[in-house]
Amino acid sequence: MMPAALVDLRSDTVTKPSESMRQAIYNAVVGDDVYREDPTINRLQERAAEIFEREAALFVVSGTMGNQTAIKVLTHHGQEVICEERSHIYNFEMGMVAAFSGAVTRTIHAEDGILTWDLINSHIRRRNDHRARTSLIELENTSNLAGGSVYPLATSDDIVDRAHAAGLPVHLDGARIFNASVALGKTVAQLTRKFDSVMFCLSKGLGAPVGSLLAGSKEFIEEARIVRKMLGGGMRQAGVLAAAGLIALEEGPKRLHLDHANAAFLARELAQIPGISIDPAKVVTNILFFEVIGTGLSAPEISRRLAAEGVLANSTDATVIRMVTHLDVDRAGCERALKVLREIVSPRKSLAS
Ligand code: TLP
Repeated sequence: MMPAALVDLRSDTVTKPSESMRQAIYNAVVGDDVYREDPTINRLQERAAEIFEREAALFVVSGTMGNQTAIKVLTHHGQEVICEERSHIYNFEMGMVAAFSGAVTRTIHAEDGILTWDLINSHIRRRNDHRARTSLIELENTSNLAGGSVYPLATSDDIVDRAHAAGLPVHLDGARIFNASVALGKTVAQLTRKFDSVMFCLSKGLGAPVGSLLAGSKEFIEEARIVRKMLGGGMRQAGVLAAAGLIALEEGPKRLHLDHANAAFLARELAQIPGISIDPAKVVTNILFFEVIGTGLSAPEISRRLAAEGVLANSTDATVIRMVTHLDVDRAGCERALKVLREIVSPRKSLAS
């Protein structure tokens, strides 16, 4: 019997390049990008700047490189960056805010990961003889660890306006800003126009194999180019990557609504499984987290048993599992994941084990 295809719900980073991307990679016209001579990279950067209605954009290796480059440009050693407690820059970027920028992260807990100006304001440290001064605010939209939640536009606009009034820049980790755009029915330019710098990823839901971009003013991007080089991110004939990135940028956003529908479907069905808890109303993009405490099995154990049946989903702690939908998982794949999970957590099965 043919083994069933793998259903990989670990992340939207796992997608494989499409046939058209592979063709574009093959045909890409390239040059040395450190000399700014790669026409395909130049085209990708210009197109990104156009879509985000910014003066300029810069291709970077990864979302992490994009975020950390922006943070380096916008802070000095000994200063403070305010972000939400579950933010990627704080939890998943190898301590680089400290290691590279020499800055301290001040984290704030916000319901669903969505900060407000009131939450931020009381944490701002102004110039002072004792404390590290706040120099940057960072928001994440969609918020990964808070379950793909989306900033209402009025909330993020308000934060940036008031931060600017207080003399503070705001960086957006928009790794999944196109998911937010689809969820809100607003363009990425509308969602991001007030931010000083925006990072977004081609290699998540948009489906490119590699790459992210930073967008901002000409001046910001020129500084970012220098920092990218410090990080070893000055690439040479990387137009092969940009060629796939251009397809991701043009075509990727058009199908994200399917990923959102699949995540909503998974959430509704998961909520019906005894022992599992999730609020389907909170699943508005392509990421969902569910609690498994009531099943009597630990999350790592469930994750291991799922993997043995060809369904991949990571546990994020002892009782929680994350699933992320993307272009390489269709509705049938979601149904298979649910079927396998139901079998694993059914009382008969867990008693027998
Ligand atoms: N997120 C990855 C893991 O690192 C957790 C994932 O599987 O979701 N910002 C956000 C909001 C992200 O979710 C990620 C990646 C990044 C930045 C970093 O992007 P990369 O992996 O390209 O450095």
